[in-house]
Amino acid sequence: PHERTRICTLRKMDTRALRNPYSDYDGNPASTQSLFDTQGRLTPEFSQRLSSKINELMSVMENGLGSADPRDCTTYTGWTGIALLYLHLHKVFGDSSFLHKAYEHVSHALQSMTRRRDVTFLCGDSGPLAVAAVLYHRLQRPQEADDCINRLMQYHEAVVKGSGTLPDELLYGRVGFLYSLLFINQQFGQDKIPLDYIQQICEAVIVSGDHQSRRFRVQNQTPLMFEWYQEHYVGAAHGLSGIYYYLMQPGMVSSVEQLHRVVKPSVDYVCALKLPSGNYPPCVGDDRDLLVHWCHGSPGVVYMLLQAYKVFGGAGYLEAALQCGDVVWRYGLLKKGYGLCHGAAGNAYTFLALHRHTGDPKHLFRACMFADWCMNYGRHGCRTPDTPFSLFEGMAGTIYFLADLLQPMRAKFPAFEV
Ligand code: GSH
Repeated sequence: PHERTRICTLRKMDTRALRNPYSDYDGNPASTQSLFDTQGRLTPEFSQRLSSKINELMSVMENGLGSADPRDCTTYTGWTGIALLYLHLHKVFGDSSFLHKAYEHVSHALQSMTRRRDVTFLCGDSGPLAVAAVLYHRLQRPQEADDCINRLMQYHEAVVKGSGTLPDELLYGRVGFLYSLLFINQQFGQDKIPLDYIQQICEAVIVSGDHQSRRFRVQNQTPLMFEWYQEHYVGAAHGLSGIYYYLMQPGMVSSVEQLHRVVKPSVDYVCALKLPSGNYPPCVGDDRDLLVHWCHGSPGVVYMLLQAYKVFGGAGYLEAALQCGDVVWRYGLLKKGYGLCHGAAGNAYTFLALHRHTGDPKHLFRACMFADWCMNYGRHGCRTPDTPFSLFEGMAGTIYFLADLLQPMRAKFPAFEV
């Protein structure tokens, strides 16, 4: 009976993915020669192929954006996401026209903010403000950069104190605001936002998680628990693994003792939710092995596992992360398309993270194969996303990934990885 369930669950994931047509890395350096050298540097031929596909998709995207919602300011589906793509292209290609395009799009976003309804980088007002601050900084307009940061920091107190209704997750909650502060510090290359403001948010997240663990009477299983819309989500976007990824970043939790006493057992609780396939459920108590997305499942949980391995050590975390890679390789070419949140590009970042952590060429090879799939954009009969050109659902995200692959060791999942 156990075997039968296992087969059924594997079939479920199959319903969401197209068969992976590529042969896996065979350990033979000859099979990667046309893609990258022994140092993991892409060959001029493969780089050229990526770059010309980026150009081609950029003009499709720019055309398509003509019919995008003019009032969507968000990073997830709106204009800040497009600005972030241009900022990224500026970093990769160094062409200053990308910076001006980014500025144009974020200015547009600043005109239609959610007016404090949402506070996060991905779905709220801190995204446009943080990206605008960085662009003003790059354009050497320090006064305007500081104005944006001051406006952003007006949300800080509400995020820390929070009403009981403010969640903690990435898309709508506290760590989604936290990301904006980390983004600013990283892009400015200095602690523009002092560390204690950042730690105050982490402390508020821990207080909230401790409270919820007691409220749901799971404190014997996990010191922290988080809820979003009456569910205990597990994935990177709405769930536990996304929150713990941030709590494990250097300096976030001020005491090492607290990190070991509170965060580590909470991470271990997520590890124990692993399904027989190596994937993770969307919610605690929902064992459907169906979703292999960055937002739900192994392609998002992998970042928590790799960070846990880095911080706590323990081969178990690394093994589980490698298993995420195998799940994504097998089930990651999604019928939903080529996007970041629930598509092939977002899934491919799993391999880039594994490659960066292990140096094993197998993962870079897999990322290149997923890029090949993405370069055949639109030829697999996949679904067209609701916002076809946006950063998180659509083509902008695919372009972001292809550009990141040009410098694989520097690649980071946008609006999430730090
Ligand atoms: N609106 C999205 C698009 O057009 O790309 C599709 C919605 C979607 O895929 N949502 C993700 C999901 O996991 C979460 S962000 N949905 C549930 C499912 O696929 O069963």
